[in-house]
Amino acid sequence: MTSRTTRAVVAGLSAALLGGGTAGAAPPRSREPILLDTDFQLSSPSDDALALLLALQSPELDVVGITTVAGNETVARATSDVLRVLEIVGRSDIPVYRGAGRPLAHVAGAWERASYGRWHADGEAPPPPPGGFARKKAEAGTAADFLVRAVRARPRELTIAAIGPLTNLALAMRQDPGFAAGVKRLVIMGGAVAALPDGAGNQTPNAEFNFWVDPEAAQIVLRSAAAIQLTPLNPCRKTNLTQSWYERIVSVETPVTGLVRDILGPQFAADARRRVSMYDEVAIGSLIDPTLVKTRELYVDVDVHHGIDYGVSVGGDERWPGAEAARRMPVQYDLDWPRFAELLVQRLTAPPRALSALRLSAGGRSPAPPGSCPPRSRACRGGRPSRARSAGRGRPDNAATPARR
Ligand SMILES: [Ca+2]
Repeated sequence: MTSRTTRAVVAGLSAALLGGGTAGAAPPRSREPILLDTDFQLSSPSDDALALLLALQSPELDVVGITTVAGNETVARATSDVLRVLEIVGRSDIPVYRGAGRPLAHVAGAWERASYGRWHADGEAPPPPPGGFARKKAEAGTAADFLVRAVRARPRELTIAAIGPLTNLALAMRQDPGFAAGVKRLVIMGGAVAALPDGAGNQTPNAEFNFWVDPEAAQIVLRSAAAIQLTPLNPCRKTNLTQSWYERIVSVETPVTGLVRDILGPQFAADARRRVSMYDEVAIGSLIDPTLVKTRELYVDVDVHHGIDYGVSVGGDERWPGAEAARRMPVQYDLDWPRFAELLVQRLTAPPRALSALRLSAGGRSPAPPGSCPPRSRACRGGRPSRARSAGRGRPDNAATPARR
């Protein structure tokens, strides 16, 4: 595809997203348009990457925009890594907007730096993703501006899947008081609810990573008028991806399974008995098939006091003193893991949806070939990054380092 054609496709899709598309540009009604807000990274923990692939490979969902935020890594790395993944799977038509590089108020102290290794927002220029940086850059403008614009253009039509710290969402809500009510639904991977089974935290004893990184943002979002569905740590603790599930996925060769091999292969190579936990994938899975999870309606709020419970989410059947502004929402507490794993295998091994998706959205124009690589890239073989390049990078999931999502 020529750069001119690429620009035409992107322009068409952006117009469709913002409500100005021409005939044939709108996605089919049966596919739910979603925006993904993510602290993306390709090295472990890579649940954002697997969640994105699951969404892209699912006919129920239509990923119409991605916003990045600092969390697992810097926002610069989140942005460059997600752009590269989109390039590998032939979905560079999806616009990516760079978001907040730091939380609203949470400043790193000695404990944050010591427990995390370094503060998530600190960092130098991001390392090149496997195969090198994507040719396409992030769109101009901020994530919050884009979110506000997109929701105003399609009120109560867009679902947002927020799978990182909630800084971008809080900024959008501050910017536009009508933003929260304009979102069709907002699924959030975040928090841990002690009133439900498996409700311990993973950053402090009771705080989950995404909420702990930006507690003030989490409180703003949870207290908003948005129709929230919460995926806390509780159901995620039912996940248990063993090597046999992994082998089923990578037994099929596509750019998507190649990425899965790059992400999970080194972990199983290091320990064949490893059991990989999943987090952001559960939030996406619950959008694809709500019957995979059990939910319970609770009032949920987040502690923003700088004490022992900073960033802790608390859920209860009724409001309680200090949580008068809490809102009631469906909270997931259990997951049908075998059925979820089957869904994951089925979707990730399906033929990549890039071609059909682009034909639907862009009037039949030819997309960039899936798995395209920068010219003369030694790290890129056969349409996907080499295993050697990424093997051993990052920290393994479920390792001794604190869990973060
Ligand atoms: Ca995440």
